[in-house]
Amino acid sequence: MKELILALDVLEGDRAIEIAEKVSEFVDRIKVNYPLVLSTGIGIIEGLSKIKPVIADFKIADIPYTSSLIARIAFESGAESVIAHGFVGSDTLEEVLKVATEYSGKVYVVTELSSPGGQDFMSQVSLRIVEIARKVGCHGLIAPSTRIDRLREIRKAAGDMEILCPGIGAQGGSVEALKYADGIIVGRSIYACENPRLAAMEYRRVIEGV
Ligand code: NUP
Repeated sequence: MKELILALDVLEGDRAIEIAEKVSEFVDRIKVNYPLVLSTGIGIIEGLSKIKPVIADFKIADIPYTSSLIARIAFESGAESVIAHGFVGSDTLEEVLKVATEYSGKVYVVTELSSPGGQDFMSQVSLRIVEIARKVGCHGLIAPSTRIDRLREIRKAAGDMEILCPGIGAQGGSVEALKYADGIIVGRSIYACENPRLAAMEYRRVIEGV
């Protein structure tokens, strides 16, 4: 079954928990990012992880040692997976994966950003990033729903790695991405709706129809 992942980029802890509870019936996992964690503190991961497994989207992109510290904080705080950048190279991914393995956690690697700027540099190296992530043994990839042609190429190179796609809705990407992806990451098109529960239910329906 394909997954629906909520990108919970709100800034208030209470609101985050409230939305997570409202949509929990329809989403598989919750992705947190810097805006929420920097506003409310790292403890929000533990709170949300009582509702659904949490992906810590810290886009880890540092030297191996610093990256391993970031990954450890995420997993100690209750995350079930982390997102790292792939352009930093295999040594960093190896260290992050080592930490993840201690916690039976997963590492997802960003291939090319879903925003237009993802084409300035990243799309030129994203297939190489896939190769490195695969060789290191990372669990999955983050790839753009906004550029289906690129997503198709990434899918071909990814083998049996899991692919999660952001960019649906607010960034112009569509659920067509599910043709190549194992899951979609949806933020504003759920949490910024008047009725997030209804919006999540609609996405769930689409997923089940695919
Ligand atoms: O390539 C990426 N694009 C992207 O939007 C990689 C990401 N991790 N994201 C994240 O997905 C982004 O930081 C945000 O948290 C979420 C998309 O949110 P929205 O555009 O659906 O509101």
